Amino acid sequence: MRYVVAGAVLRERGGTTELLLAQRSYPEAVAGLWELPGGKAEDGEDLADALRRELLEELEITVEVGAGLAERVVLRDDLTMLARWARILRGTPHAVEHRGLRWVGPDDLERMARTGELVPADEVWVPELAAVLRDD
Ligand code: DCP
Repeated sequence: MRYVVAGAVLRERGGTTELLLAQRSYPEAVAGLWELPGGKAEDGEDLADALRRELLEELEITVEVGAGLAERVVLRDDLTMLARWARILRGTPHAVEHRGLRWVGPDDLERMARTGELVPADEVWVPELAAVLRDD
């Protein structure tokens, strides 16, 4: 089994918590849609290490990786996706591979899910993400 590990990167802004979303630039089927940034772990690679490596490559940020979100997503027979909470330790996110980046609150996130602006596989995380964004 291979794993895709995505980061639910949070920041505090003016007393509210925001989530980082990244807009895919490829492949065609999902280009323009928004996702939790991340990527595939190498064989045998620790998943927290994989997320740190991917976010450094894709966004030029160093993150601290926390607990996992509850839901796992089967992308294919041999590929499972999971997500971990993360916070930025160093750097400002830059879209190296993505088309764009944005920080969202719970209302933005839920609206984007309703209007089909999220990568379909990531929709499963919206309730947990929105709840944490409201609670924090
Ligand atoms: N994916 C997803 N939601 C995310 C992140 C990834 O549905 N938040 C899916 C899209 C792809 C697979 O996971 O099917 C791999 O994602 P990436 O292409 O971003 O990861 P890599 O760059 O590591 O893989 P590749 O070598 O395929 O480019």
